[in-house]
Amino acid sequence: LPLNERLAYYIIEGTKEGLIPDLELALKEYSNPLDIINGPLMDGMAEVGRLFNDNQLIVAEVLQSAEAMKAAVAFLEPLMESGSEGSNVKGKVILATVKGDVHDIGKNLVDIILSNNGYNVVDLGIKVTPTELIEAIRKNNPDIIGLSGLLVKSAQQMVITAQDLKAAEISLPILVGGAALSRQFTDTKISAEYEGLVLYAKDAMDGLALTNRLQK
Ligand code: B1M
Repeated sequence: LPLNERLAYYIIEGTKEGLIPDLELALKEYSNPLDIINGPLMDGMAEVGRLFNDNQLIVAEVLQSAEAMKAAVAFLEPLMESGSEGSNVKGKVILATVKGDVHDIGKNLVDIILSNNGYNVVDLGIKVTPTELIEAIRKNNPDIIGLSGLLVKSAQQMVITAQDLKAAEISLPILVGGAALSRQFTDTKISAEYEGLVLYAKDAMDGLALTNRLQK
């Protein structure tokens, strides 16, 4: 198989055997490690999603795929370019996958990209309830709140989270992302329940661009 297809294959098969040597090869072809993630590795993940949807994969197999993806990201992370702004901290972002949702690969990617570009990121992890989020905001005093969620019910959970933040008199900008969300849902459903800005990011790089714009 050509290199790109092999890289996607590791994710689809959920195997790490041969993954690192092939990532090393890929680093010679791609100028930026992030392009390897956004390209062949994400292609593999999209195929995993499709196969899972068609009942051709079970959860245990998807978990193996997630492990392979995490191993690839962990290998590439130290090689990613950090922002040109040097070591000045540009702002603090609190990150969480919303209540009821365990998907964290996208969130972790956002963490890596923001951290590598001068942001201080406080990652609260997965299944974060609005109460836990509000407590952490009070404790950490961030500039921006980042919420991730991949399930359809997580999009609804973001609406609830926005309502709870508003009730707690928090109006910091919120950045939202994840497969089940859209810009339209963000603008019509989440924003409507919140005092502050709510911005939809289609991927982690978009998340960085929006965060940079907010912190200007
Ligand atoms: Co799950 N899962 N899963 N799963 N899983 C999906 C999301 C699903 C679409 C698969 C499918 O059916 N086709 C489906 C959701 C259906 C729905 O609600 N419409 C689904 C399901 C049903 C489930 C379970 C319910 C399965 C079950 O138990 N029967 C269960 C849910 C458990 C729970 O959350 N309570 C479940 C479990 C799992 C695993 C644990 C096995 C594993 C997750 C492991 C982990 O994350 N640690 C898993 C996986 C791997 C997936 C798929 C295959 C891949 C997700 C992924 O990691 N993608 C997924 C199908 C798919 O998306 N194709 C699927 C790679 C990642 C980099 O992309 O997270 O989208 P993503 O992040 C992107 C953007 O969305 C964006 O940036 C990233 C790219 O740069 N982004 C942000 C994300 N968050 C952001 C935040 C930002 C900015 C951008 O700012 C704050």
